[in-house]
Amino acid sequence: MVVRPSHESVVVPNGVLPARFRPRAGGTDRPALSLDGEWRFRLFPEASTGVDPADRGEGWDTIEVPGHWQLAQAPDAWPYGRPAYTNVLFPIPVDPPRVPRENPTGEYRRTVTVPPSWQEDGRVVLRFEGVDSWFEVAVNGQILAQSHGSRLPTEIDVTDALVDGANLVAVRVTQWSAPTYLEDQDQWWLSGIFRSVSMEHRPAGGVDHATVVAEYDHTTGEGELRVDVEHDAGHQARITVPELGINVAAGETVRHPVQPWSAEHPRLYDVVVSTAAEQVTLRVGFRTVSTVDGVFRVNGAPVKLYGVNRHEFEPARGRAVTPETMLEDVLLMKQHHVNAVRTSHYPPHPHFLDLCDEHGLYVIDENDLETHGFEPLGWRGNPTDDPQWTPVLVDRVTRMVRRDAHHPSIIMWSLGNESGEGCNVEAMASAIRVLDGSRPLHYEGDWSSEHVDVYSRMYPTSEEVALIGRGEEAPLADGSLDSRRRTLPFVLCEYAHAMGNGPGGLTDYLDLVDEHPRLMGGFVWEWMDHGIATRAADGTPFHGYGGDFGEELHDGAFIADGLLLADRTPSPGLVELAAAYAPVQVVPDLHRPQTFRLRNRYAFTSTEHIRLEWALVAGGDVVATGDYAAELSLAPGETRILTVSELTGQAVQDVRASSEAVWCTLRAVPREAPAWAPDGFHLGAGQVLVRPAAPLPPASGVPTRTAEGNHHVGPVVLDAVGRILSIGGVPVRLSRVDAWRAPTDNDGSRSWYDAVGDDEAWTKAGLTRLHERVEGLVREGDTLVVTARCAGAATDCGFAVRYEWRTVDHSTADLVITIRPEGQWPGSVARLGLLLALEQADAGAVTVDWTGMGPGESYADSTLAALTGRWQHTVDELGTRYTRPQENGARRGVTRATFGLATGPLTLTAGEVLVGDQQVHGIELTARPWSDAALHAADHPHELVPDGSLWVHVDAAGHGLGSAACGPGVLASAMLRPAPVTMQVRFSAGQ
Ligand code: IPT
Repeated sequence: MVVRPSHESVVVPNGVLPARFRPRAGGTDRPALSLDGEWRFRLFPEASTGVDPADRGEGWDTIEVPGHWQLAQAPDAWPYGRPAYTNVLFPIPVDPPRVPRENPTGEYRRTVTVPPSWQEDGRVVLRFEGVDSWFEVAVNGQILAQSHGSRLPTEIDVTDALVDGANLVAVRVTQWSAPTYLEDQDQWWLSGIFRSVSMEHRPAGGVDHATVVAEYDHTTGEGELRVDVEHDAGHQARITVPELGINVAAGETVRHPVQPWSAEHPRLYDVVVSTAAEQVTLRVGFRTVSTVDGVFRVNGAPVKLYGVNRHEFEPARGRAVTPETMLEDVLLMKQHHVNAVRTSHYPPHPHFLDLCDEHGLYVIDENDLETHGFEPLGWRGNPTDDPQWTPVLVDRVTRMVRRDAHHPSIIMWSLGNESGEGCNVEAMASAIRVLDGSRPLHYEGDWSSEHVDVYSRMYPTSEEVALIGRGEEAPLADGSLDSRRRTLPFVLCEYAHAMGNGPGGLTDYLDLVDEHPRLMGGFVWEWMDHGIATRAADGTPFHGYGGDFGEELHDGAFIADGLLLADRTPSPGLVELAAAYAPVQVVPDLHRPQTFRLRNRYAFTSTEHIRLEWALVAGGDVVATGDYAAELSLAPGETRILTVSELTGQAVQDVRASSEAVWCTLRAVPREAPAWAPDGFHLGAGQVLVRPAAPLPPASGVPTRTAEGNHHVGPVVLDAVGRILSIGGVPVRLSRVDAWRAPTDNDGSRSWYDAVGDDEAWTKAGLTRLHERVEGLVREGDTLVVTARCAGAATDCGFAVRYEWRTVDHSTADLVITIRPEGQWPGSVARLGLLLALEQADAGAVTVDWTGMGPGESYADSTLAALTGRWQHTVDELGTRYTRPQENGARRGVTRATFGLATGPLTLTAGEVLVGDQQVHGIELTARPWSDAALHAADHPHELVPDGSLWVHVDAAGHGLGSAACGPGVLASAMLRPAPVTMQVRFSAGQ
């Protein structure tokens, strides 16, 4: 019985179940041949290629294995079709189990010479770690097997087909097959042999498969080890743990004091499994996963999962990721305080799991199953609820668990993603429980949690998460299911959609996770942008998304929704996440002034390994530093209040005299940095305001008038009606009030929970087409008062604007701008402030030296990572090159900024800023070498061209980021509603 890849498909279980699995971790002492490297290759338009499996492929092209054929020569050429992106929708008609006759099919060929000794005893297997999507294998012209399960291994016994000398291996791979209906994950459609291939000698009496139980009893400090060896009649195999002096028979349980494994302390022991024929070394960690009193625990201690969802991806290689990239991902996660990863939505390359074991990450290992494309069809024909598919789905979880169960990092199995409900959920759950009863099961699609062990949801609001945390969620109709679900821990398998600029609002979730024992944490969607390396017509390299490859159906930039940009640069979202996930949380105490609240978020580590470094920052400059003299000894989960005086002693008294704003910064630094820690690594940092800045001294100069009727206010020249002509001699090409921004992906979507999206509201309110009409200029004493109205066509919303100009001295002018919204507003506004376009030839190279939050970006609901200080960037460096261009680069809390213009420095100093009746600290500053309109119009970063102006936003306030691209929008606390604002800004030229 075979699942055929053609339009004649019939639903039957996989024809060839994997022959054997030997444990992968640590490795065997038996020889293996890697078949990675160059293969002969030819692409055909249909599954029936008409090519004889005995055809050696003379004269064909060559292709690199592992790899996807669509990316074989990318980004220079696309000889074998192109990548295609859809999220939910199938790119083929939904006609299960049939697929179109037009079915790109690759024929692969290579030869391999097997050492003669291999054929003296035992068997020889050909092992494929991953082939997308269906394949047939022949050796020396003899068809031996078909298989599928793109992200799962297959082993084929090829012994009887081997000859002396060169053996011809032929593999036929189809892009589409019946199992395509099970592999509808939100990612690129990419095909081929994309993970390694090897040929291995399996000796008679070898260690074909070992099942490891390595639990840890936290009450006694003992590990419990039992290793069962498959096909080991009479328990001939021995199990030794040299480090512990353990030497027992396979199948025997042994207890011994051990150091447990956790993500915080990933202690591994070598366990050697020996038979007369083979020796296999496993890297084993002792740890126990449990739920006690509705709380998820590892080794008895409540553990929170600070997680991310990770797809496998490299821009030039797709899912054929290299070991170097896997390590890079793991270390980047550790560096950013991520302690958990969900392998969305398939088992990862096995080496990734070895790295998680070694470096310490908790893993939800997810089955290779997603049938999302049936949802738009009301789930009609969904394989998850079709008994004909049961063996195929059960085969998938079986192969996952058999491949991966020895990894201590895996703390939960997931049945799949977005596959609806039905009989096969239970079938898969039962199959896993037979193989491994030691880990809880997860499946978000099982809303009642009937067949799983944790309650899981994606993208709920923080209000709903709070209800669940308190155990007050809306009841299920079925009383017994409801009471069972109330006993389960809760996980956010996806939250905080990181598409483009965002996510905002992380703290809203994490505060709840910290507060409620039932909440076991969550996994941000997702780790990285899947931008494919490609080139524009003129050769300029860029990262493409859906629609860039001629797809007739695609989901655009929804594939660029990660915390890493496509080139693996951490986005501001990841920097913010690192602050939100800080293992030592350092935040201002809400109830006491000048006080920090510290929380030890570790589950197993006290804070003795931490040094607390403090600094006093006045006007952005560090004026005093020191270490907290006392030892900080916080047990896991413990919090502590520390005042600025306790930390800094006399030093804080000395700086109180400053007229500048004074901040106290506190950083928790490891006494010994881990090997992977970058410079400046800390475990948590925060700031409290010691004293606000004194008001700016009053302006007392007099404006002057030129013969042409212009007004001079210090360095600022206004025309006769009051429009700004130049500042410090630099021509001003545009100046007006602004309330718009180039919509982020979040702005562009209507959230799951709101009736109107932000971009929609802004367009309706005319913010995309604002113009300012100056009404008049009057002189009131030494103040020039300019009034104006700023509004867009076709709406009665708008802003009444009042500019009050005062001269400070010949090089300094003072502006107090008041913006009063008028009319009926459909929703939020993006920003409220002043926009200036200053003529500047090389605006991207202009340096900005600022005092305020930094060094990275900050928005109203994304401020944890940015600390007040003095920072310097060029205008180019201020920006983030999102895969799809959009609003970026804001810096909040800016009290002073100096632009190094070609003509000399121009300094902006913020005075009093009022938003509604709230006084806020500093302005929000953005600067870029192009307009917001150009930013919005560009589809890719390389299309943005400096236009000869430096575009500067000086805002009293800005809207938050939220997560509306998938989930909740900007929360009320970070939403900018039209409100009167007043902002004092001082312009100084030449100083
Ligand atoms: C959710 C998917 O599970 C995930 O794969 C990804 O597509 C994400 O959305 C959006 O980027 S499913 C959706 C219905 C929330």
